[in-house]
Amino acid sequence: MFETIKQKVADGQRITDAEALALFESNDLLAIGELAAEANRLKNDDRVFFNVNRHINYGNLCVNRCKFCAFSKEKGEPGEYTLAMKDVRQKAAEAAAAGATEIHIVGGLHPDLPFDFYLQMMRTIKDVSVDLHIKAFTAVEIDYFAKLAGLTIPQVIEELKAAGLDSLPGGGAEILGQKVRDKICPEKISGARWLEVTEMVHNAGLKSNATMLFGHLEEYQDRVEHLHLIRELQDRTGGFQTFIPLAFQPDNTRVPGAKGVGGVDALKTLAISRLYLDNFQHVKAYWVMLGLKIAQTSLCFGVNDLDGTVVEEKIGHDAGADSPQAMAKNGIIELIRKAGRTPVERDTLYNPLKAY
Ligand code: V47
Ligand code: SF4
Repeated sequence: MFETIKQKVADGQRITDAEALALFESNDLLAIGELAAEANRLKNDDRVFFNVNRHINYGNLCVNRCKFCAFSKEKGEPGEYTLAMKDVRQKAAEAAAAGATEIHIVGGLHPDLPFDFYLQMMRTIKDVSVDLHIKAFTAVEIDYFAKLAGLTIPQVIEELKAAGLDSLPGGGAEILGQKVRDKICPEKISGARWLEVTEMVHNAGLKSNATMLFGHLEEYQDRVEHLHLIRELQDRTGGFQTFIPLAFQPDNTRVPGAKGVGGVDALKTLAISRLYLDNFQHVKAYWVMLGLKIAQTSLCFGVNDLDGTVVEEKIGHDAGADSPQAMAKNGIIELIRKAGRTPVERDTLYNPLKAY
């Protein structure tokens, strides 16, 4: 099998679902990693991207109660909060002053805020600096806003774009197969709807990312199906920028029996994502969920992107992530250099800004 896949990588041919499954079932981590590293080298050479960004978690109230989520709260529950617009403004101003090029907005499906709040949040950030790229909302929120405001999906996207939205992060995909979704996030939009809304986002000219939440109760077959659906949509739209396998953090969650992700599974999953998704330029190791050491090691397993400085993170840390809350730019550069790669600061759309 490894010889066939090696030849496919060299010839720029696709691996099949059966081959991806066989790779997941293999224990030869180094052989998988070597193939993925070669596939990545052909695409990205030794460059590893990162960006200077800041997350703004505008609120944690959510009408969904995904079982894997330790971030969301119900009204009146201790720890629930919603930021005032002045707080959003201040965080954006701090980010701009620190040299950030991106604001990544994270929040739940708030029970009462009107659609106008989200438009106002876009305008507030652009008012601080038009140069801050706003990466915000997922297909899940876009679908929610459409219902909230009585608009179509294209109308919601156009209004958000006009207010300042520049691209979408990759969340909400989880595992797209419905059988797993019914167990881990029964209230969330279906996998089919996530794909449908994402396609409309791409057709409206916005780029987005794709994630896969792994290491809870899904099987390898579910991961392969997920990758299949993502690759298929990318063939149609070309609108995905990067693929981000998110390692599940189990603390304070309600997934029965889930234990979290070991280093071998994390590296294997990142490597197989690189090999299977031949139509993705970038595979990101989100260090918040992986930890810095596995994120750095993954640079030898097909990964070419380490996300950013982040500054303020809640989804992973509420669920027990033991990574730092933030990384200094120099810290990221150091991680990449010590892996023998060339650090390249990028903007959200992967335009290189500076090589170090
Ligand atoms: O969709 C929730 C995940 C996602 C947990 O696009 C959890 O650049 C692990 O999508 N353990 C949101 N993961 C975060 C996200 C993201 C993060 C960084 C960069 C980008 C990007 C996107 O967080 C959710 C869900 O899959 N999540 N709970 C948990 N306990
Ligand atoms: Fe809400 Fe998102 Fe958490 Fe699900 S993952 S409960 S949609 S905040």
